[in-house]
Amino acid sequence: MAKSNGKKANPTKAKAAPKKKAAKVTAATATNNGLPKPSNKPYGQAGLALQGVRILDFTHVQSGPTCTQLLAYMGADVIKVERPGVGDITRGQLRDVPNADSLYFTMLNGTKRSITIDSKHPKGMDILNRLIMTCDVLVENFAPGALDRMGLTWEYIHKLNPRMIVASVKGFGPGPYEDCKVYENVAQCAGGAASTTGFREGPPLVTGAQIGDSGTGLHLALGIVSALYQRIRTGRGQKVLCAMQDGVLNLARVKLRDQQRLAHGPLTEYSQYSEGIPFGKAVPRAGNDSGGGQPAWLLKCKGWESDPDAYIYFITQAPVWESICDVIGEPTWKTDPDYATPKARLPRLKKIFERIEVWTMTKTKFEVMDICNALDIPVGPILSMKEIAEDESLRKTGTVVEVDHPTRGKYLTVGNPIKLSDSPARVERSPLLGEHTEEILSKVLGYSAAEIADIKKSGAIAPPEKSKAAA
Ligand code: CAO
Repeated sequence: MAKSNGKKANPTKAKAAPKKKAAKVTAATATNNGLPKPSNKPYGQAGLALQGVRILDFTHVQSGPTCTQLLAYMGADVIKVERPGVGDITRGQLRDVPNADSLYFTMLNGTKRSITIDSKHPKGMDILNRLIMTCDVLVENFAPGALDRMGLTWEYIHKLNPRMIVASVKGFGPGPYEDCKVYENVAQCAGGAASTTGFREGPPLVTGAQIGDSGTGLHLALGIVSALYQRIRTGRGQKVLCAMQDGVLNLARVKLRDQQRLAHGPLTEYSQYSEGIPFGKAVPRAGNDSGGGQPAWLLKCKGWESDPDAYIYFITQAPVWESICDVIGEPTWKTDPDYATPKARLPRLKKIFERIEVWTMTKTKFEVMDICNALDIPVGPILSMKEIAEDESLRKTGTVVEVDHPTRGKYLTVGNPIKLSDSPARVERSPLLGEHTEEILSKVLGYSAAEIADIKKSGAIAPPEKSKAAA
């Protein structure tokens, strides 16, 4: 907000400020406002975006690990703290290879280091204190209150390290449900996604994309990077909270848009409208309707009888309507007043898509892609996970990456979907449980060999050996 000096402005005295001659800015004269000069290293060789950022990763299951894995891909040093002998519960969940970390774990914890610490052991707490003092961000997604019960309250952490950012995923924000434990599908249901997904005549549906867990992890990563940026100015850390319900709602915002539109009449782009079925009080499930301003539907392609993924998503974008008419063999629809304009088409969408499907069923989904893309008609093939896993172009861009693991062998993971031109992604395998405990104790925290031996005996970083415990 502009400040007033208390004096009234005198318009008659006011003179136009003399125009300054625009200075010619060259590389030699450019000032950097206190920032370092642009690197003259070739792009991709000036380090990684988050190099120098150290994360104390107290996350588990999916939402938190998604966030810290992405930060690790971007170059942060992510130190994952796990319970001795147990580790992240997902290491053993949905196991496909006996005695090896599951894909559930390995695909969410790449490029991290693992240290085992019993946070409820006094020596474990000493280690955590040192980690808090050396890290920039603590990320956690425990059940509400668990971090406080460990003694790691915001006040405690902030006193030890005022620069520390404490980032949390919780199921719900402050309110009646704030103490609830939450998993993916609970968030999808509470965030408005499930009630608006599925077919009108069927029950609410959850989606396979993990918008509650991974979606909230992505939101948290943005919060953390923003807090790191603000810290450059303020010198202090802050709390970052992402509630899964909020994250899902953010992704389902177009449905809240439609909820408000309902007050002003039916949602004409929903196929329910073209079928003459009245709308109720809340946004209905809309099957495969587009959700945007261009009517669309999912259509069968050649082979659909035996291949469950032989489908194409077809968008009848208004500017290419004439090309659509030509390609499907209905040239008269270009001028027929019942079909020529988007408004005229709205009550006839069902019939239009049935006719387009007659054409798509004569082609494979890839043939439809080739024909329509050449005409600028937006279409999308339904790709199976098998097709995606085998897609050469996704491998080339680093979106699908194969890594090697000491106990499970080679596996595919999703690399960094965010491409930075000066920061190549660092996509590596996940760590074994406690693989880096000694390395972190000595190299990051400065413990001596004697101190480490003492810690080992105490049971703070490994479960006490049975024979010794019994003695
Ligand atoms: N040393 C000692 N204790 C440890 C430890 C360590 N290194 N790491 C964790 N623990 C303890 C915690 O202190 C906690 O103990 P108390 O409850 O006795 O205080 C305990 O392990 C379990 O933590 P939790 O409550 O987070 O785990 P849970 O399996 O009971 O619940 C989940 C899991 C996901 C429902 C819950 O963590 C949660 O609601 N998180 C927030 C929302 C979220 O992220 N959900 C998405 C999960 S992915 O689908």
